[in-house]
Amino acid sequence: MRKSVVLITGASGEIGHALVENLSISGECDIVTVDLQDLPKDIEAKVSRHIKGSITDKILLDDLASRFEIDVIYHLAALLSTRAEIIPGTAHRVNVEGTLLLLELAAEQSQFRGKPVKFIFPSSIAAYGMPDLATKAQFKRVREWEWNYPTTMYGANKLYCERLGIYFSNHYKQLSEEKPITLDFRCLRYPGLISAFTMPSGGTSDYGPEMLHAAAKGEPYACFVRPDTTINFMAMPDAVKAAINLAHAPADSLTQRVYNITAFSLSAAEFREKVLEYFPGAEISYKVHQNRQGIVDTWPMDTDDNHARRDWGWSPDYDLDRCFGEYLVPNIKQRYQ
Ligand code: AKB
Repeated sequence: MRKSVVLITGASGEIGHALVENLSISGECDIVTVDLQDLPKDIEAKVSRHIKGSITDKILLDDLASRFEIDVIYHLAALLSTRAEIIPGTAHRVNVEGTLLLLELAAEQSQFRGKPVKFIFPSSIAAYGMPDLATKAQFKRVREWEWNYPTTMYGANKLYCERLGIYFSNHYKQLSEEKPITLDFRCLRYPGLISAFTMPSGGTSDYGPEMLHAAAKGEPYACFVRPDTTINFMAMPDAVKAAINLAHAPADSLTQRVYNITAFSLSAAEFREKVLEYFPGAEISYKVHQNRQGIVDTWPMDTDDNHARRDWGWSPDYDLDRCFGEYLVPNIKQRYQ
């Protein structure tokens, strides 16, 4: 008998780390993880098995499929927006081809078991592409189907993988006589995420968390975007809660496969003010990196998450004040004490 498990790819990354913590507390499932890196020490004991390797390795994935029955896949492994611009070919191989291999694995397991494998996929505000600042200012809260014109490799990868997930769920083997049991793809479009426990790397929304962590460490920080730059953000516990809640939502309550979720939207200047409220001595200046600025300028100010609220009861626990006052600042202070 193969063991029934939840599979998490990219488990050593920011979301993965917090997701393993959270799922292991509920104890509802055995967790198997895959990552290029070892698991961080503090979560090692919380998983049944960690496999160190790449999601682009088909032999590794086949071996995994032969050992485990996978109920849910949280596919978090990805190269983020800044890193993907530096090595776009690799980004495509990991973000798209790796996702395709996992979707194929989930499709096969769904058919073999006669039960849909749930495939939880984090997409991003990077799937949007506002053509200029005037349009960004005019359309402040974008809906899922609007402005889907990403200008980055990462954003294009995410948007395409959303379509692939929908294909595998709704249209896979559409020419065959019998409709197969297909996987159940569910996707969240996240804003910039902020964790008190891990530092982001390779993203372009990283200026927010970097500002805060630098202030807590007593280090100066030069923010790489203009003060007026506005996008939405979310505390990591809300990001994890959303992924788990979407995975648990009854299939018949879902009217779409891709959902925006948001918590609060603010400018880099407002982010800086908030950090200064708690770390009054922090040295935060601006040194704009024109190319990274160009990327953030294409991301919307905020996203409309009404469908997630209506279909599966999404609501963030942390608005801006609670996020800083109750989650980020107390935990970060303790971390760097
Ligand atoms: C990035 O900056 O690439 C990510 C994202 C917005 O998806 N944090």
